[in-house]
Amino acid sequence: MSDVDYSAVKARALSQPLVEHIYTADPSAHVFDGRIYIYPSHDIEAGIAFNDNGDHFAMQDYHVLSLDGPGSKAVDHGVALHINDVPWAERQMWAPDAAKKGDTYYFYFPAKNAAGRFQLGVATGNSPTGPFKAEPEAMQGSYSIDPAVFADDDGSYYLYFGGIWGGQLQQYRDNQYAAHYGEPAATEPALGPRVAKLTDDMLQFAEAPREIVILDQHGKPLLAGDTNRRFFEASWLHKYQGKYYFSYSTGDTHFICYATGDSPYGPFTYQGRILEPVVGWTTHHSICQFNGRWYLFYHDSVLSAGVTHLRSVKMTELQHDDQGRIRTLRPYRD
Ligand code: FUB
Repeated sequence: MSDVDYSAVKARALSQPLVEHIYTADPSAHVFDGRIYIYPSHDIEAGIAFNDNGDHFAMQDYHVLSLDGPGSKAVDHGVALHINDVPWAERQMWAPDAAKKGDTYYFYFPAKNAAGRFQLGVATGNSPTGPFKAEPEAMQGSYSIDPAVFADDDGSYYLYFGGIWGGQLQQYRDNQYAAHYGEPAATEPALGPRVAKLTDDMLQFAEAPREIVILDQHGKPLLAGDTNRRFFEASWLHKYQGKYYFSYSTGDTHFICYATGDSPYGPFTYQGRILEPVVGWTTHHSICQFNGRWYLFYHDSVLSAGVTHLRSVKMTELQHDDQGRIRTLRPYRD
């Protein structure tokens, strides 16, 4: 039995859940036509015991949230996609994202297939809130979890993805799966997230996914044993004053960190932390500009009194200083 006083933690929290009638997590936020849309996971209690594979994250559908702006009430637009309507997907609808191209909205999501392997799917619709119609097959050559789309200024779209442990990234090298692959030794370079440009129709990779390298301040790849800084999951890419900011979760050390570079493919150089640990095991975020200000979307498990797979999406302002460094946020005041 926990002796944490969650009402006191709630009182100290930097921000409150955007919705409380359902549990939501992994918020991917975008501004489409002047309104904020959030594409989260929809957490449920499936009665599966906690394990390092994340089997207790047994989500079955997605809802889209939207709001007029910071401080306004978030609207839940209901079920946008259900696993029963995705022919290739069997279980575990994890962190999604979305993009707009022309008049079409593209919704990207991971799920496990019949063989128990994560792949990425696409579904399309003519409204930012869905419903979305899934493609019958997963994206060719896709694997692992946490797709995040970045639209560059030149009209190119890039899909970032990957996550270790339950996200299965450690079982891939050069885009090939092998059951015997695992995490590198602590003194070897850490596994990197993957990125691929999307085809013009947004439904497939236009190229073989590339592994992103995150460097330390000396230009050396971060090592697998550097668990306070190495990539674990939750890729996100934003562009600020012409630089590419790649941000991510360190997983078992529970930080949201960022690294910067000059190309959407990296390499990126580690810069620091965006968010200190939240209540709950996972941490996952997105970053989005609205009316000239920047916002961090994140989640925690305060509303569920610490149940790690019952999370709530939150939003707070993010500051870049005059050097372009992101000020670290602490989710709870002392
Ligand atoms: O929501 C399920 C998984 O938990 C996500 O895919 C990860 O990023 C972590 O937040």
